Amino acid sequence: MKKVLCVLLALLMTLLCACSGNGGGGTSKADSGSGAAEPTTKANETGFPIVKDKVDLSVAQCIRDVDELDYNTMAFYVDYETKTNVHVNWEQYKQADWLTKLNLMFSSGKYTDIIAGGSNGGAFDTDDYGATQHLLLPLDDYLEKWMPNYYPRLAMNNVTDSMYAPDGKMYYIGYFRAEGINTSGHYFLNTTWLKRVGKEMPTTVDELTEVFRAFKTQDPNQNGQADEVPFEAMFTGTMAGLIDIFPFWGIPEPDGEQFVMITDDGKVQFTGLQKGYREALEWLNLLYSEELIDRECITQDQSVYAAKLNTGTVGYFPYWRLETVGIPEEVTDEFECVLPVHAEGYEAKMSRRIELPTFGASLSITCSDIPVALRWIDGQMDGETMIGIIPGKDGIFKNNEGKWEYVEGYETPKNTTPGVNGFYFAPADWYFANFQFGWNILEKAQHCAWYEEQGVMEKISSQYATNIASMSTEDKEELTRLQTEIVKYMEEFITKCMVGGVTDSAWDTYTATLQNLKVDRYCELYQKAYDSLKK
Ligand SMILES: [Ca+2]
Repeated sequence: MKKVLCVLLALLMTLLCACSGNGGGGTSKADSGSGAAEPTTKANETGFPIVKDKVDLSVAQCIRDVDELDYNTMAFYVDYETKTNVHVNWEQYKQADWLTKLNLMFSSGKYTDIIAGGSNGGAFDTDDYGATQHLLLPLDDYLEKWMPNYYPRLAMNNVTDSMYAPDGKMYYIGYFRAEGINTSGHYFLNTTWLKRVGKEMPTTVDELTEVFRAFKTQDPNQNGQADEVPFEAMFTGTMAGLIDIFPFWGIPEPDGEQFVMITDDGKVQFTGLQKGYREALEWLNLLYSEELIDRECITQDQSVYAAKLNTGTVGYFPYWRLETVGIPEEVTDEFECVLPVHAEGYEAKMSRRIELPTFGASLSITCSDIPVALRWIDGQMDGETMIGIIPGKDGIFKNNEGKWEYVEGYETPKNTTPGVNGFYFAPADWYFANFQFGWNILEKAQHCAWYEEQGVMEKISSQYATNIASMSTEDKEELTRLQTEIVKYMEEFITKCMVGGVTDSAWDTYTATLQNLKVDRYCELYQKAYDSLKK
């Protein structure tokens, strides 16, 4: 598989734009750029130091529970103070205490200038503290002038789709390390076995079934035992789940068991009522009956699933990627990433996953000097400083292609750098142009680029409705109530069909039950959320 790397990498670079979402709201929002008054500041407009005479900033900083860091003596920030002339009074909190401490701070009425999270640990409800309580500063009017490193990256890969609060303003600076991903699961087929049983690469469900039957009966692992498991899976999750078979019928079942999809013309629909869903369930029953699928797939967890992949008895499985997920090389060498097959009369369509920024930092409404605070953050986001912040500045070098790369085997000295707690914002277009990814990341990215190029990805990700759009508290509560019942019923029904098959009367009961569980209302709530993005 590695031999195709170069070709696919070139392809990847041209497809990265296409990998990001096609639907959704775009980047322009109401009220931005309305030209707020120029803030009073001591900041120089460009260059270092940021200020002529030393000033103080206060920063509430979340760090991961596993990290032992002291920001007051950390080499990175000691150096950065010299460079910027900005002294920071740190209030550093472990992730476990973060939300409590933040609540205390907000209720005390005395706020630090900056609230910084890094990675995923520091996220809090910026919609509420910003748009509702007005304790965070809307940043829209200041970013272009005072964050020259960060601001241009906001125009890449639709990253701002998820960054606006319900009032159309932006209350935080993102944290983001994209990896060029557009879907969770890929399909891996044992092509060594395929050759041994004398079959061509399957493109339809029927051909795949015949391959499974051959795997089951022709001892392709050549140990004289009928120990082959043609299809290995878990129950849920598109990374390695049974749910990965629905795309064969053009039904892009998403992560997280929401059972909704968005059609190419922007309609939220329930996946379980799509044409082809019943046929997919019948196929699962066929696999189960002939033991072409591991019957334990209904209950086994990821560790059991992964352990089975290691045994050299598996013919086909869905997974995040093939390399560096713990599968031994002698096993992975037998496999290739393959396209989803399609059922007769259908086109394969997979669920699109969007990479989204998370919370990086906010400025409080009482921030003492907005330009100084923003420049202080932005100064940590130029390519060299930002990429160097994970391993430390001595842990990176510029390679022959002019990209930053990690020094292999480099061990970061203690308390020299904030690591993943630092500021980082790297959309795919920026990241792939400036950083040399390791093989594991590149493998996944090239599978994604290939699927995109082959047209097997859905157009509009359901995440626009389920993750990106904001919802009122009332709608959110109603949706959660409906979802709990629907998901429970769907899991039971899929299992029942897989084990016992699908009769006409069972199918009628199913569609009637879904109406009772208000799937229409459920989709309507997501539709409302999705439509709000277009306003
Ligand atoms: Ca065997």
